[in-house]
Amino acid sequence: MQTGGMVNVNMKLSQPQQLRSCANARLPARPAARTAAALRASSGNGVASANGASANGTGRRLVLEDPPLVSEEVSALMAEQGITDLEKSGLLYLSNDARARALAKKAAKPEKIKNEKGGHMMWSEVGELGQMIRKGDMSWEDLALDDIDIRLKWSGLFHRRKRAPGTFMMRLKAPNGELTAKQLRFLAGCIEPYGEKGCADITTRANMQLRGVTLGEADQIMQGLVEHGLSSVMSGMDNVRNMTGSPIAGIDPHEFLDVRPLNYALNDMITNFGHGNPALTNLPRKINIGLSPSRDDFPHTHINDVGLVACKDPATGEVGFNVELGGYFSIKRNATSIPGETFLAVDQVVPYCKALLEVFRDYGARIDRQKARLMWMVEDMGADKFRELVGEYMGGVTLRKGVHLKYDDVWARRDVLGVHPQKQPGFVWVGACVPAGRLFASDLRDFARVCEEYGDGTIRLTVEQDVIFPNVPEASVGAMRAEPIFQKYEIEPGNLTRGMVSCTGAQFCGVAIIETKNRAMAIVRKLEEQLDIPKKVRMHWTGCPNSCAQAQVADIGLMGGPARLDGKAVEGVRIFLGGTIGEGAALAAEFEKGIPCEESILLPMLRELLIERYGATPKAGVLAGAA
Ligand code: SRM
Ligand code: SF4
Repeated sequence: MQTGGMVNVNMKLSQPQQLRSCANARLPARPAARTAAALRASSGNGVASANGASANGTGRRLVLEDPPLVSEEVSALMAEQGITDLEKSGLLYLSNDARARALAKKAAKPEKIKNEKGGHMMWSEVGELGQMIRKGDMSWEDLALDDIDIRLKWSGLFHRRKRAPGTFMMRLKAPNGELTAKQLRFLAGCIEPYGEKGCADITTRANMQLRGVTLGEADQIMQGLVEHGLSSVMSGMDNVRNMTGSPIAGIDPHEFLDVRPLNYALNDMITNFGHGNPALTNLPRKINIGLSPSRDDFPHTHINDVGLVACKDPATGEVGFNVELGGYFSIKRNATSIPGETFLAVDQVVPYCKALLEVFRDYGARIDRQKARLMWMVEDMGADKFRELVGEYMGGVTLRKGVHLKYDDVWARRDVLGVHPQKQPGFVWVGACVPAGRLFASDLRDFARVCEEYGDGTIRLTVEQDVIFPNVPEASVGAMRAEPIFQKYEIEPGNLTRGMVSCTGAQFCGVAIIETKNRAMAIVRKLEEQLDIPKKVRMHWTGCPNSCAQAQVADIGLMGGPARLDGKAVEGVRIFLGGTIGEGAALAAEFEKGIPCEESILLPMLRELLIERYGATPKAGVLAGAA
């Protein structure tokens, strides 16, 4: 039975050959599954795809491979659970083994939610919802709970139910953290109408998140994103996160290669050119991929599920990538990556990552979500078997074993803030510090103007939540430094400010244990007022053990946790010390826990740590013991 060129797989599961004809299908437009009230209101409304083919940036789309035929076992499990529409469920592209695990009684709750209706369904529904809300036919409160709080994350829309009900954080995809002036102005225009509620955050994956977004406009913003060569699809839940690389890619005198083309190609493959890729959107869990093109390891490959580390094969001189696998943080486990025992030629990177994601999709755990990150699978299977399996998924490629590197010198990770010569003679990059990554519309516009006036009309975001202006002629640096925006976002900030990173925290994040960004800025300012700090100290503030601000990679990491003061429960932190980054990176170890955030307690403690371990000295006129 064909509907609008699509196969309706309802009740047709015993005829698996029918499924084949979905192979290259666009997802069909279908009515949203919402509350009864919303369904009544929706009658007569067409579905507008937010990222529709009619008006998007490139118009390019992937041709998807055939989904596997449904096995008898899966067919029976689906029937048992009343799942009749394979395309609507998230099961379509999974292997039968993965389908069976997702359908198992003990499967994790998010698997059940995806089985019932995959997050990919929201890619088109968000357009319909926007139209209905604009017409006054429904409100966000009419949406089914799983749609608004879970499935909309497949469109990059994170409902802030606890902190700002009815508004969303919209997480973009900015491969390699690169944005153009035109994109910055578009983003400024997106958040401006939301007044004080509208801001943008640079994330720890060198990405941008918009705040204040409502469902009445989300589809139009998504459409605009695609028209501007950006997107928000597949940025949350069980999808690949923003592709990270190097903020100085293409201009760095010390890089092995420019990873930007690879990061763009990977993002296009993963997200189907920003339109959404149904074949890679039901992974067992999130997955982070980072490409490091120099010995600095700017994207922290050791804490990415997949780290591709550029190097020269000592035997042949060929530049390629050693693969590292399994790094991740979570409430239960913090793991640094293990050698993937694989070396990739540059042209193998995209096919390798595609195959790896398919292997993860088909073999990853779907029962215990705490064991669903890539590391568990690689550990179970072993790196050699994993390499062979990914090679099979690549169409029978025998992948080379990783190369063993031994550098004679020690390479310290460079600080990219300040003014630095590029590999292009006569040009510099200028790095400016954005404390805690928080920006407003006027800042985005200032960045747009400044990068056009002095640079090449682009900026780069860093995983430290800062901003780089590439390709500035040396002769323009003086005038650029005098721009007022650099009083707010300093080019030569203090040694604590320049190393400060902060997650979202309790202002917007529903799982936060503590407020982070404002507290981090206030405490760092006071510490810099009180102390001379002779070198950069990286202090990361993260609001809970999910560790989005990567507390364990910091010199001093602060993680929200329980504490008591005068017998009462108060906001507190665990303190981690001694994380190192770059070559041979190691995670910080826990030093203290249960420390109240109360400034009279935390501030002196941090001051002592800076004095004892980082050579800080009290400033003239500040009493040694002053709080
Ligand atoms: Fe994260 C969940 C924010 C990077 C580990 N993270 C969340 C949520 C979505 C929770 C929620 O629903 O509110 C946070 C949204 C808050 C908000 O309103 O902004 C959130 N994570 C962030 C960001 C924005 C922190 C920041 O201020 O920069 C980062 C967005 C990156 C991006 O552009 O995609 C962010 N999160 C990270 C990182 C760092 C990284 O990727 O290098 C980690 C640790 C590394 C890792 O994932 O292995 C991280 N976030 C988590 C986890 C724990 C994952 C796990 O396996 O258990 C969660 C919870 C979850 O996924 O269930 C989480
Ligand atoms: Fe929210 Fe915790 Fe992540 Fe901070 S670390 S953004 S509080 S989930």
